Amino acid sequence: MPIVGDVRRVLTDLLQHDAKSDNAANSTQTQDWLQRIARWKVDYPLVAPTYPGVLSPQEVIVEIGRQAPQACYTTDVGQHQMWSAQFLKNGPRRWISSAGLGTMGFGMPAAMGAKVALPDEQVICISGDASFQMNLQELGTLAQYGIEVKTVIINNGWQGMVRQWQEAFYGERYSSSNMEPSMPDFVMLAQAYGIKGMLVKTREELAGAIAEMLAHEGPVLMDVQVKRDENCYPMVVPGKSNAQMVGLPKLLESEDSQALTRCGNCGAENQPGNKFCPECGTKL
Ligand SMILES: Cc1ncc(C[n+]2csc(CCOP(=O)(O)OP(=O)(O)O)c2C)c(N)n1
Ligand SMILES: [Mg+2]
Repeated sequence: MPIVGDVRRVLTDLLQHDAKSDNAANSTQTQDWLQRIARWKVDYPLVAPTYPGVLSPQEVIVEIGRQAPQACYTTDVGQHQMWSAQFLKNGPRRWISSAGLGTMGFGMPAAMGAKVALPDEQVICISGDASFQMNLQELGTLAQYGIEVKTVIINNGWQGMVRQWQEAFYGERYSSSNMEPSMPDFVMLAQAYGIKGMLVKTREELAGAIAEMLAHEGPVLMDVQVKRDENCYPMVVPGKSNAQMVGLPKLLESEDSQALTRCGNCGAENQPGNKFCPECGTKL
């Protein structure tokens, strides 16, 4: 049943209605769900991988988040966006991303707006080497108005999200996703606009460079070169539902894994507790 109306009024009315009804959310009703989430966090901990001789994208994001936990973050679109969502722990109202709308080029202009609105706070844009190039002319706006946005390019030399799909679902036939042959020198690009540019390639220089970037009075563009072929999980296979995401370690031997059931209609695997099959919608 559609509800058409001003979202603010509709949601307020819904909440008031919910508070009066027997189904009103209460701690006993959410207890099971919260416990389940807590267990998932134990079963599938987020760990930033490290590799010899090369930075992982995840460890770069972890280090930025460690040094600037209160910052307001924006992102562009792709793997760096998902890793930022996973590894930054920066709290509510500090996260601006186009999310599933997937707007490459969104990150730096969004950061500019955030910085103008929050002039006393640190604003950091985490971007990708391809996304950044969609709106790089905005460096001119940063320079012209002296807007102190810090932009970090997680530079894997690919449209990483596209490369991952071409690897996984198109038999490694890479098409138009390799950015390396035409990669600009981002430091020189920043300098061309009169902005501080920085290049980071090693673990040894990472923490110091981030501290220098955060301390700099003025906009900074930092190019961090990372492992080229890191994949980002979980991911949803084309045509499948979110409940069938891949890339998580196998469910541990637990009540959950033993209780996996198959949908009588389409045969899809289902988690215990599902009321409807995520694949075909059949009531279970
Ligand atoms: C304007 C626009 N064009 C195309 C896409 C499709 N798309 C999603 S992610 C991506 C690649 C992003 O590459 P990069 O910014 O380097 O991020 P990475 O995945 O490497 O972290 C593309 C082309 C999009 N989301 N937005
Ligand atoms: Mg990239």
